[in-house]
Amino acid sequence: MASTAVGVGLAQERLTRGSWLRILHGRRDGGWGRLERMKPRLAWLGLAVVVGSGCVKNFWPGNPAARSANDALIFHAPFDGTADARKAAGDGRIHHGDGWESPRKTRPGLPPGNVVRIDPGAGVRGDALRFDKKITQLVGFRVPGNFPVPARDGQGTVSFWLRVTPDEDIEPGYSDVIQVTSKAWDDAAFFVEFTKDEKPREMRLGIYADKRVWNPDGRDWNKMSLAEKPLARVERPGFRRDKWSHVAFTWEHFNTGRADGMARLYVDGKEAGTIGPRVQTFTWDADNAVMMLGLAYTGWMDDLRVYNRALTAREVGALHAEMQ
Ligand SMILES: [Ca+2]
Repeated sequence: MASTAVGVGLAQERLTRGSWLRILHGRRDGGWGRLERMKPRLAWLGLAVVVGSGCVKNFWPGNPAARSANDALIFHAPFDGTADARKAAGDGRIHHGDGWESPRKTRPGLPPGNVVRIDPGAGVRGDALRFDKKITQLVGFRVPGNFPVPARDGQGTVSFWLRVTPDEDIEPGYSDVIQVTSKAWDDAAFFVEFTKDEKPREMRLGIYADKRVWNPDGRDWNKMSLAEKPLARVERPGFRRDKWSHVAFTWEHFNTGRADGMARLYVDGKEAGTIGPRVQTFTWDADNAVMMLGLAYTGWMDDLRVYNRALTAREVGALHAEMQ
């Protein structure tokens, strides 16, 4: 039995090798004519392999959460080779301006001086955006088309990665890694900040509705209790400059006129805090709104993404996992 099996195996091998030899060296088996006739079939085979591999990559059933999130992606700046966005429905160019306050006049490009720059190979993938030191200039992207302007029952998601040891790298004072508004930090604004007084510094998500809505009596913010403020706190974020940390926040049911607006903060794919339910009425002049980055920040940022709906906890988890 064994010798028969070996014999059959050898015959199969000869047949296989012979077939390939005939394909590779068509001249031996009747000239180039046969090979020439096979070219269209080989071309179709090659095309099928290329298309097929793309399909497997895009439609691999193992990660449906990441796939469904991608359908909602409207803005993506991977900071690879350029600070400009790779995907943007609006102006994808990075902009800079003289200051963070309204009105926000900006010009395309990073600020002069090379203190905010692309750091080759430093990213969670590829390159990263590096803030060498605290600056007071504005760096960011114009909002129209790139960020879901809060509309009736509005929602959305922002995701990015940070590499920083906040207590050592960031100068004293508040530092907003991101702040998105057309008005001011406490008037229809989204932000993620590191605090100035706590040790270790806390990371907070702040989502402030129109000031007349969340603070109709004009009370002194400094005299309010923390519980009254629209903040989600992470008391010990544990961020370090030698590892990348993922931050994402979602919001939904904004501009309903009801106290049902919810926001969620995620760190490394896990929910870390919530804001709400509250009345989240946002009124923006979108043309004056900017997605500002690295306000008084020193450290790295990578892979900034914006989605036009609130991703689920599972989708945020997948987003974190796929970049690890
Ligand atoms: Ca990158």
